[in-house]
Amino acid sequence: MKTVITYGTFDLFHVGHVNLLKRARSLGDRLIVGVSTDEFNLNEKGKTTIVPYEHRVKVLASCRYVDLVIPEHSWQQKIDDIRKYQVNTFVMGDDWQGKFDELSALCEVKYLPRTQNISSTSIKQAMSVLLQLNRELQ
Ligand code: C2G
Repeated sequence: MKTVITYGTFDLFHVGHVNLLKRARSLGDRLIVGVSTDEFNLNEKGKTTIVPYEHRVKVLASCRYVDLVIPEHSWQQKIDDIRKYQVNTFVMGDDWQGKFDELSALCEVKYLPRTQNISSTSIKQAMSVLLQLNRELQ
């Protein structure tokens, strides 16, 4: 059993997330996804999400490429997770290139190319423009 793990917020689930999860899953027999809790996002990444944690978990659990969803509470938990789940490969998009190289002492570390021209932030920005236009047309 070859286990792959990745972590993220996965707010406003979009095709960039799907592509990452599909490619990560293809590297093994099961894919574990650590979903950032709302507290972790706020306190450690300084970001708030549109979609609350419980809903983001349900969306990911429904994805065909995801076998197990766990909470991401801290930056440090990756080492314990890799050991607990006997992870073979740790995967992140290459916007994180080099940031987790220390994990290569425990497992393979792979950074995959991000999907261009889409992000949760750009979706949020587009939504706010549409909401503003709508208010102005009222
Ligand atoms: N991603 C991607 N292409 C995009 C957008 C995101 O490949 N267009 C990837 C990111 O590189 C990441 C994953 O999808 O590997 C989840 O992205 P985010 O939800 O933005 O995760 P992030 O906020 O970067 O949190 O401990 C790691 C952090 O929790 C990662």
